[in-house]
Amino acid sequence: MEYKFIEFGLSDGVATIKLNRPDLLNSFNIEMGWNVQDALKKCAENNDVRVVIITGAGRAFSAGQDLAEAVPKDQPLADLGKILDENYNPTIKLIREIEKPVIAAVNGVAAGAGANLALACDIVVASEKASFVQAFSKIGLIPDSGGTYFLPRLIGFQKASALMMMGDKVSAQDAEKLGMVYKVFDESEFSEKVKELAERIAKMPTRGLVLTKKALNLSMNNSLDDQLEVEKQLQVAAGNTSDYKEGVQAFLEKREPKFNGK
Ligand code: T3D
Repeated sequence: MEYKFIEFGLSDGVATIKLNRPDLLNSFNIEMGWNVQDALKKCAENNDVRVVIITGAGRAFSAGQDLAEAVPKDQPLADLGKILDENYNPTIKLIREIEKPVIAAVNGVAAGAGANLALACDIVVASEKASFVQAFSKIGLIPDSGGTYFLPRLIGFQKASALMMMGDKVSAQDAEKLGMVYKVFDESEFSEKVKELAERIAKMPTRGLVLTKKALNLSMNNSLDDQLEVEKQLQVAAGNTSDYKEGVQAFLEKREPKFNGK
């Protein structure tokens, strides 16, 4: 697929998906949604990809749904169920299911589905200039793209409820304090810090990270008994990777490990 609304790159095991409609704050039209899904699928299939970054071009991460597409002038309203079925729901599922760590590098404002797409990623880092807005309530919608699933689990039911009803803008600094964001980087060094983080992850035992992701996915709804069983099964799988052997050997030989991701 030729990408009209994203930039896609791969270097040293790091794949980057850059949302690219900067004049409209990288708001999602259906084609951008298809571009993102296609790029995620390509990352899933490519063994050279050890980590994926999702970020935005220009001053925004993403302002969510392109409202001009959802409510076209002098035309019937778009079918919102279809938009969720074709765009946001598959994208969120791909992010959670892809067997690679996914970093949201939130470079600027993340609103509506844009905010919730970021929160669905494995690691969320933000520029000091970034902000998060559950913008849905301002236009009479409900939070989608997994927002009602992830946000209460990240920051607690009450805070999530208030942010979703009020639609307040949360600064990157407050998002970090609330637990929505792993780290906030200075604007001037944001790209460099994101690159460092991704390159570090790309050299880690990818299979182990992916099994950790699976365990965390399942922990969202499991009982402790079920989760202990999941941990046992996934630990056995992790113990069968060549990276586990390399990690232990390197430790015993007091040298840096060289992981191949398998
Ligand atoms: O509806 C469905 O299909 C169901 C799915 C829903 C999922 C959703 O994501 S619903 C929520 C949609 N998003 C929003 O409601 C956010 C709307 N945008 C904003 O509230 C603000 O733009 C921001 C808080 C994100 C940023 O504010 P600010 O002041 O920094 O920028 P701005 O001036 O408002 O926006 C700059 C331009 O981007 C402007 O265009 P212009 O005047 O320069 O030609 C603005 O209209 C455009 N823009 C921003 N967000 C969207 C958008 N155009 C279309 N859709 C947008 N979401």
